[in-house]
Amino acid sequence: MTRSQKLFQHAQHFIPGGVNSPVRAFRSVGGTPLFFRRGKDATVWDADGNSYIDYVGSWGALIVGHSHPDVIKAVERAAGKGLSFGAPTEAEIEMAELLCRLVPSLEQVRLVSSGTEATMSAIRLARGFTGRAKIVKFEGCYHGHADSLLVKAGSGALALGQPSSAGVPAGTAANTIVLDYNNADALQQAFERHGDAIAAVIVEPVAGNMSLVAPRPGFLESLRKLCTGHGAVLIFDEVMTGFRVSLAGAQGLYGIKPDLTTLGKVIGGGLPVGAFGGRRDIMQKVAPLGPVYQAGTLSGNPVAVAAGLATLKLIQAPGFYDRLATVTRRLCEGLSAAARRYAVELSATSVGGMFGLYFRETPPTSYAEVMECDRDAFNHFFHAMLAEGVYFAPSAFEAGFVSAAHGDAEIQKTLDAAGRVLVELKAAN
Ligand code: KE4
Repeated sequence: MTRSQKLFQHAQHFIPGGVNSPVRAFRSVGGTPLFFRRGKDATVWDADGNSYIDYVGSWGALIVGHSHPDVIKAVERAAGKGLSFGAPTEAEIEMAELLCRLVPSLEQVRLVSSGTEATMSAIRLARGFTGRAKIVKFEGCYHGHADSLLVKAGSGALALGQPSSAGVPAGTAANTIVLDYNNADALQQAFERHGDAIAAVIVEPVAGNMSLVAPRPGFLESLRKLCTGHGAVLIFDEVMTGFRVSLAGAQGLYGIKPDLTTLGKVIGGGLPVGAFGGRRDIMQKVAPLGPVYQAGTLSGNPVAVAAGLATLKLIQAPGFYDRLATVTRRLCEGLSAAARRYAVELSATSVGGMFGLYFRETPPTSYAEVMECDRDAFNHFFHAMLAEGVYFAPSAFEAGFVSAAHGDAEIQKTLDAAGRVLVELKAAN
């Protein structure tokens, strides 16, 4: 037995499914989840000492790579002064001011400790601001595990085949309207039918939880226009795309200004930080100023904020996103070329530093097309690449992430391994 297998066996006695988040359990791809022991730059080591090029990066948070010295130093400095106060600290103002400067639509922002807290709070705020109850989300999009958002959700819920969770009361789910991602007509009809009852539309401006699905031209624009026309709050869930697809997130990349934005992952640099923010008139409704209650013991935690600030400083380096996008594109073009060379139905595409791998002829543009992907082929590819020392997300329904620490050597090693694996995959079919 490997050490990961032993640890997994032990973990399952005390932790449901042996993991603290379902997607880590490898239930979608099969086999035993890897237990990691160390990470440095673009590499992680498992409990058996095996090393892997890491394309998960803590689900996108580690955009500057594992254990970046600047981030570690900032964390050590902050921790030495105290781990938490439950009272305001100066660093929280610096973080809030920086987020408002970098994210076009942010006039005010509140820090929380996870992406789920951010989206849950943004939904409650939109309902409090409009006095309306209904929300619109899109099938295959995942916005964390708050009740009203666990309806036809993506990510781990999709991977486990439970897009709508048990425990969510029918009355709650009834207020969540689920539409097809990239289908502007369906949105138009939903507003014609429920327009004055819709508090908010929440969307991943680039979907990353049914693997990567980019917005069709005009889709985000139609969301903006319909929300404005019907007095609904447009929420861009940029927990994944924020500081991932550009320095100004997807809203900067596509030039659309949402009313509220949720953030996470990168802004914590690997430590627990989330945020929600946007129009000042909406944010004024948040306690203690307004009637919408929201709170958190560790919100704005000084050690987590220090990791986030150090990360946000590094990503402002000139050319950071050009290089990240170039390296990510090189990975995708190399994989697509290998698929053509070996006549395997594999396609890949990227937006900034995030990418999607699909076992289908062309990248999907909708949830239905994602469902056409060959999951068995993905699972075979996943495990074969793991054996080659390359760690992709353990699910066909997750995007992949490149960090600033990934360079030509990592990409070439990945493409060489993919060539060997695709030859073997073709032979096996
Ligand atoms: P957290 O509560 O997991 O910090 O964030 C929830 C969330 C919200 N919005 C978007 C767009 C997200 O992608 C996420 C979380 N992403 C998943 C990965 N697809 C987290 C991994 C996991 O669930 O373990």
